[in-house]
Amino acid sequence: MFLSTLFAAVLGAASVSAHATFQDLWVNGVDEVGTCVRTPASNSPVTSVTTPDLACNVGGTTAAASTCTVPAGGTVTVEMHQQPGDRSCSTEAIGGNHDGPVIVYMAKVDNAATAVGSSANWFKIAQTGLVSTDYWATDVLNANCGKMDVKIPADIAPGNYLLRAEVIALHVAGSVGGAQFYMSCFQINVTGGGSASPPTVKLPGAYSATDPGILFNLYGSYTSYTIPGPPVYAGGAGPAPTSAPGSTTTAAPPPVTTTTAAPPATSTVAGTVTQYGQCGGIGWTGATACVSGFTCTKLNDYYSQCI
Ligand SMILES: *[C@@H]1O[C@H](CO)[C@@H](O)[C@H](O)[C@H]1NC(C)=O
Ligand SMILES: [Cu+2]
Repeated sequence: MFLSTLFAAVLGAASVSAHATFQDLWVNGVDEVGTCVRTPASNSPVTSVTTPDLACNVGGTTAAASTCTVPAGGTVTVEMHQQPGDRSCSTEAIGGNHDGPVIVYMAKVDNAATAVGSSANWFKIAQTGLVSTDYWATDVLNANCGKMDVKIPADIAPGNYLLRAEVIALHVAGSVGGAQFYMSCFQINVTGGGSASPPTVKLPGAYSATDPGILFNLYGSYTSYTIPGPPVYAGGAGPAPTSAPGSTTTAAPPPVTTTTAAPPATSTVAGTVTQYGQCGGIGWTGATACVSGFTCTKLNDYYSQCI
């Protein structure tokens, strides 16, 4: 009796160690301080790929305080931490062995404040999985104070969207039902843009418990990892193609995640990337100059940040 009461109290406090939630959103380097996140009920993971909670987490049907305005083609930064409101950079964003991919989706909705994630139509705008040997997207989060930059496709239609950021922790994913899904939905209003309407999937629906990226032995021998869900929508990689009169088709620009630009040289020119923000690395297509007082510093081939 005592033990079960204590256990319930611990769960109620939502403070299970090493677990985490996406809590904050930055828009083009401006901190929106969690105003547009639908805060999950706790930092515990969702473990079923068929529950409606897979869309926006337990508690993720309750509206956020507000909806953030985001220009199409802009960069948002999703930010994860272990404990609610604790944005300290000295604590890992998601605890030690919770290795896995970071995946970001969007869904066009009529009203971001009232939209139900499990009924929405989702397209993937970014994903990072196994970056290099034993170095996962979650390690990138941990190296960047929980932050990861994501480019909003430039060509999507303006209006309200849900933006869903997700970590899939794989430390016990070697048996069915072991993978841990940590996601939050943010309410955004996209301005500008074009008329693109990317193909979509349902969540739940897009994942199976036996997908190779969900039923996965983290402690086995592997050199690659297959991120679950649909391919990344490629249209956002650059400005919408313009067609000259008489031209027929224009090739789509390459997706953000497969470009292989070299990391930029260290720069001292004042720019737009704020402290701890990403400013370079293989595949990086965003801004490369740090705000005054910070220097773009290479951490590894895949990550340079302003410190
Ligand atoms: C979204 O932005 C457009 C353009 O600024 C504005 O007209 C509209 O009212 C905004 N909608 C919401 C829900 O914020
Ligand atoms: Cu866990």
